[in-house]
Amino acid sequence: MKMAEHFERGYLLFAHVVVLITLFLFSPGFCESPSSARPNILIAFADDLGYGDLSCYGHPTSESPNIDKLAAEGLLFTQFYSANSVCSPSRAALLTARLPPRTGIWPGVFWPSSIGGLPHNETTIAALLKPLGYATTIIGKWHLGVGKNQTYLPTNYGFDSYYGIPYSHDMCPCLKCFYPGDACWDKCNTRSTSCPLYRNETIFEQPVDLTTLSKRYSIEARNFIARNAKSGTPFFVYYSTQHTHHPQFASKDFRNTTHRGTFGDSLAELD
Ligand SMILES: *[C@@H]1O[C@H](CO)[C@@H](O)[C@H](O)[C@H]1NC(C)=O
Ligand SMILES: *[C@@H]1O[C@H](CO)[C@@H](O)[C@H](O)[C@H]1NC(C)=O
Ligand SMILES: *[C@@H]1O[C@H](CO)[C@@H](O)[C@H](O)[C@H]1NC(C)=O
Ligand SMILES: CC(=O)N[C@H]1CO[C@H](CO)[C@@H](O)[C@@H]1O
Repeated sequence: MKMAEHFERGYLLFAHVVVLITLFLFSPGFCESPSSARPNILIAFADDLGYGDLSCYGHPTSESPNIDKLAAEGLLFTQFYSANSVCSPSRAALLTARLPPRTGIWPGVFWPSSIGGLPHNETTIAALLKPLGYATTIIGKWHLGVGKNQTYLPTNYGFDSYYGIPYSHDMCPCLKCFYPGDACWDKCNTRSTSCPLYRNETIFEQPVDLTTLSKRYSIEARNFIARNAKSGTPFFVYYSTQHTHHPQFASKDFRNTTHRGTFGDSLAELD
């Protein structure tokens, strides 16, 4: 894709259970006028992925050639601290730069039945970039609340648009998780409602077909990037994939294709 030309540096950061891949995509003209520079920013965030799971950090049988390529062409960090080890607090901290006890998103995570969310007085990266002319989007897992009237969804925090499931997929019954004949995770949470897929503040698919979701997230992100690159609009993409969160699974193209079982398949699809 033409976007590759805009990749100047890739930064890989890791933590015990999350991996952040931050790519600063500099728009043409960046070098000439650094004071007015508005670099494109993409944060990829993956759950349940230890740094030791990636071959660029030495895993002997993982297959993630694209992530490895980013690492080889960019900066590979060997030290990183996450503000928390579970989803909601770590995500609140990532977006606001505030420690979990300060945002109040701590110590647990939101559930489909939760009524709260990230306090509206917190400022996210998207809200800071918006007034600078950025197009902003989140694709994937939000996990900072929904609210009875959708008041805690990302579009209330500086994101122009949202496409994704607002919490973890193990919080919904796995009605359509896996393929016929595959083992289904035996503790899918049947107390909860089935996973909703939101566009902005509206549910447009429920239950979500998880087996095709990763591909749809990726198409959504590519379209957003291509659209803004074409119009010369600086952009911020928060790409928050549901891979490699427990229970792991992969779409048909990646299922049973790696040497690491279901986790490896899931990682290959993320890659
Ligand atoms: C938002 O309000 C709460 C409650 O008053 C407060 O504890 C928190 O520090 C505020 N956050 C910011 C960023 O000011
Ligand atoms: C949504 O609910 C919150 C909390 O109950 C309330 O403060 C807010 O005004 C509501 N927003 C709309 C648009 O109804
Ligand atoms: C979501 O919001 C974005 C930005 O406002 C808008 O372009 C898009 O059409 C919206 N999508 C839907 C389905 O409303
Ligand atoms: C033939 C085979 O190896 N099938 C496996 C494919 O992967 C699923 C899990 O994703 C296993 O349950 C199958 O046994």
